[in-house]
Amino acid sequence: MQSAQDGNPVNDRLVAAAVQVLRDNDLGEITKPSPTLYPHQWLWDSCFIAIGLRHVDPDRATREILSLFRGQWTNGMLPHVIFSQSDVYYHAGPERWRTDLVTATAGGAETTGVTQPPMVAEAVVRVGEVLEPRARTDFYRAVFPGLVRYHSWMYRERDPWDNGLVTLVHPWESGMDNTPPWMRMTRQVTPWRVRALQAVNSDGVLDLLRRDSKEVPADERLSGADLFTLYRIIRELRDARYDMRRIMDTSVPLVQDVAFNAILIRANAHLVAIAEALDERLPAGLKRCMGRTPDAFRTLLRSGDSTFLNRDARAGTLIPGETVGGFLALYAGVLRADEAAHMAERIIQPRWWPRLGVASAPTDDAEFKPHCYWQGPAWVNMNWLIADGLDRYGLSELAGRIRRQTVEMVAAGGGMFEYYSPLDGQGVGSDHFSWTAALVIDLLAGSVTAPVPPQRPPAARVDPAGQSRP
Ligand code: 2M8
Repeated sequence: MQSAQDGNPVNDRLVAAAVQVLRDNDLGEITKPSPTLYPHQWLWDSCFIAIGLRHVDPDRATREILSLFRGQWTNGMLPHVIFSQSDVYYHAGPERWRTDLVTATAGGAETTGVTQPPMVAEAVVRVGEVLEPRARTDFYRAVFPGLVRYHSWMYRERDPWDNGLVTLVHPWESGMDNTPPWMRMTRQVTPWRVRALQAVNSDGVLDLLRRDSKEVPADERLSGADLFTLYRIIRELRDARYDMRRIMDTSVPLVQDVAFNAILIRANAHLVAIAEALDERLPAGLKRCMGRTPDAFRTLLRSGDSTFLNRDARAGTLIPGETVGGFLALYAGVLRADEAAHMAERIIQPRWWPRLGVASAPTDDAEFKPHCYWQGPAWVNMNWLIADGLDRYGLSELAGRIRRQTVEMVAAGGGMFEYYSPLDGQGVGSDHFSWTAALVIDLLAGSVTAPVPPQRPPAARVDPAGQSRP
């Protein structure tokens, strides 16, 4: 690996530590998110990892992305996990998903049956920025067909109402597994056996049946009851053969997730840019679908303020409970300038930024837990996305503040942790976490990208129909 050091001894030590984490978690063509808790390849983790790796080893960064396509399903889906070490235990391993009964994958890899936020096009463009023009074209050419198939799958399979928003079928698809609104949705389908144990205060016994909570303290993971509910949803998805038409007839919660769709909007713009760079055409049907997502996204806006929420796609109603995901409207570039400024004011309120920001759930949410991964802690990837979005609106002072604070948080936390308590900065979750390391490298390298202006002026006001069924 090359050096990404900048001459400042404190930063140089941080970069050296970050590079070491990526080296230690390197399995050859892929990087696992952390040494033992996450021993395989995760979709959006590899994207953030590649964004950092590009500064130290561009060729390895391209391979991190290319390796994702060996898990691509025949229908185009990029799966959320590619099981990469057959002999290593993971609590939701291939036997839970049995996707081999449903599909083959491009490279014969075993995978889960759901996806994750579509950060791939972003990672492709960021890695492309550091490549020589010819290598960039070759890289773009190698990923373009797979990207088109992935984006087409999202609309064909996961937009059953054909309104431009992608619907998720498992909290793991959101990447923000246990944010309060997602937990509200999943608890609607808690299995009766688990409810029975809860009724007599005995659900603690479920912890004896799990291993993930042995890796990090139990209060940094989901409760046993919640985890078994997620397993139940996997079982329903498996029985429905991961086919959206059948899934709609099950009790699986269906959610139009705000962060996922924000990332999709940006990813679509990147896909257009990649096609233009290659002088290729995108399928007309895909372009039509992509064109509708920005307006559809604004139907996730709660009337009366600048808060974007997830929608219960079956009920057609917004799900109460704010998350950091709502701020990714900045990253998507779908706001008016006044809305963006208002959002920036909200980010620095103490409920989102108690001592450190940006909390994944506000401190006044009844479910807020400063140490439990998406129920409160600050995450480096979210801060990275929000800072990028603020830059799009010229809100660079706050963007810079978020970036500096994020690097300081990691430096003070004493390791590359998975996430950090927004109350006191304590590093929590897994140590030696790859995307924290990779994005610290990227933040310290400074942006090689000029801020991207917002896509186009959005509609002047919110369509009140946004509250109704799509
Ligand atoms: C967490 O999710 C996995 C399931 O996918 C888990 O809790 O076991 C999330 O933070 C997710 O966003 C992340 O991609 C994954 C691996 O880092 O861990």
